[in-house]
Amino acid sequence: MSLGMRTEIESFERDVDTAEVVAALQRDGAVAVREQVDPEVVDRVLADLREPFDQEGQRSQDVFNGFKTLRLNAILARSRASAELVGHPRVIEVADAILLPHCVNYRIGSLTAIEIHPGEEDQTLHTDDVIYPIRIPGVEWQVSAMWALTDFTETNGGTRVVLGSHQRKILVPERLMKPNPVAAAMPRGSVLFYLGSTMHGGGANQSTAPRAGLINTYALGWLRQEESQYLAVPREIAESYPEEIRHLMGYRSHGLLGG
Ligand SMILES: O=C(O)CCC(=O)C(=O)O
Ligand SMILES: [Fe+2]
Repeated sequence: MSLGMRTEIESFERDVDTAEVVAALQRDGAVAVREQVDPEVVDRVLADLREPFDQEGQRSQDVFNGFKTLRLNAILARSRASAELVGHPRVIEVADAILLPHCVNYRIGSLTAIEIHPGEEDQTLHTDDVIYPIRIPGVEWQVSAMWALTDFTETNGGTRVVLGSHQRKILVPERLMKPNPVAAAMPRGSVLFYLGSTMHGGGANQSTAPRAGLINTYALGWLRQEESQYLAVPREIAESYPEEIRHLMGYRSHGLLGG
């Protein structure tokens, strides 16, 4: 079987059945749903994040995150509108299908807004599940939903994905692979799903405008959260969200664990 079988990320229209989205995600390791929310929703999220992006977005700059890229965490503390993306029914249905075979309930792993500015270079390809130092073939620790807050294009930093790279039977060191990533090109309001085991990375921004996205990960409920939502979001703000968002934040036990 050849690994990089498709030359484009499969993308669906907003009213597609989730079963089709999940099938493509499991087959290719990544899939997009175009214009899943109206532009107005992502505009509200981006408006909430504008000031913190400009004031604090440079703090996490480093070799991996880039030096022309702004990043923010603690998203639910900064943007109420973001909850519409974090708890979007499509995302929940996809996460249910990928994660519930391996846990009773799942939680946010991390929420990160990423604005790649012109002149940024390709991010190193990686898998997000490296934070969990073991892999079991057939089990995904987490799934990611990358919301396009601006249009994503092949030249403005649209997330690059190595199709078919998930759940490799033999773990080939990255330096021995010749990964052939494809960039997600999708209008704002679209969502790109990829698995925790899918190799990917942000892209170089060769355009003249920033590319902004909100990348939300969901992880098995018995794993430690990558970004502690208890510490990231003040308790009174957490309490003001609907129950399903609080559950996703981790205000819910997993059987006997975490009560
Ligand atoms: O910005 C992107 O498109 C992807 C970023 C990413 O994969 C990461 O930082 O883990
Ligand atoms: Fe990543």
